[in-house]
Amino acid sequence: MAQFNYNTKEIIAKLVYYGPSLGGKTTNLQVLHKILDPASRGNLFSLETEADRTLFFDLLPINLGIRKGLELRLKVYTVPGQVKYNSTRRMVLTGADGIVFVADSDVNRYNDNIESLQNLIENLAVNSINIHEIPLVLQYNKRDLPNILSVETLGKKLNFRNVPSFESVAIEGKGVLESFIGILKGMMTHFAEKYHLAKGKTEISRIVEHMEKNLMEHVQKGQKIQKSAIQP
Ligand SMILES: Nc1nc2c(ncn2[C@@H]2O[C@H](COP(=O)(O)OP(=O)(O)OP(=O)(O)O)[C@@H](O)[C@H]2O)c(=O)[nH]1
Ligand SMILES: [Mg+2]
Repeated sequence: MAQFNYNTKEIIAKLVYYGPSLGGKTTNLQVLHKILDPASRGNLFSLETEADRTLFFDLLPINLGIRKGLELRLKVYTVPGQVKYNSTRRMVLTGADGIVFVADSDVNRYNDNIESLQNLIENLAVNSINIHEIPLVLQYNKRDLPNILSVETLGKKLNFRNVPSFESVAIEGKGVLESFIGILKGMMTHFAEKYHLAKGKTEISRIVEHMEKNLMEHVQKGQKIQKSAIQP
């Protein structure tokens, strides 16, 4: 569960990327790490098998100014998608404040997506987190593959809460930032209500807009740094 430090005006929160193995969760964190200005994020910690599959989890710390005197310190995790690592997935979900469910659009992964969502629901319940309440977005990844499930089919099976959903090609960096902004909006709205950071819906929207603006500034700074690094 998120903590709000009233003295330092910091919200400390946890976001988890969940989904079937090889769906693209680690790739999402790699992209975020790459595009964000180093001042807004820490190092990406990953523990992988020899075949580059997550063995334990990945962790990327991201700090975002929300408005003057209010910071969000986010720890972004991925779970290992392989079925055999369920106890690790449960552990990573402890205290989660938001979920990005990364589905694999490949037609052959239809059942794996459904099983992974069932598994998420069970593991949240074990952690006393209500799947109907936690901020959640869906990401339909690997839209570049030749044989993919339609967004409608994926939505019908996976989007039982009618939450925001995003198409992505994470290896090309497409849709990654959009999904991240989507879950941040959901989480910040939740925190603003929970910690009484704003009066009414209009002020909450203003906080969320401000946060998005700050994030985009970090992305632009990250681009400038990358450009200057590749120039001779
Ligand atoms: N074609 C395609 N491949 C992708 C895409 N996103 C990720 N991949 C590839 O899919 C493979 C698995 O990606 P990962 O990010 O490691 O998947 P994961 O969900 O972290 O997998 P686990 O750690 O086993 O749970 C890698 O070879 C990626 O390069 C995509 O959008 N399209
Ligand atoms: Mg992984």
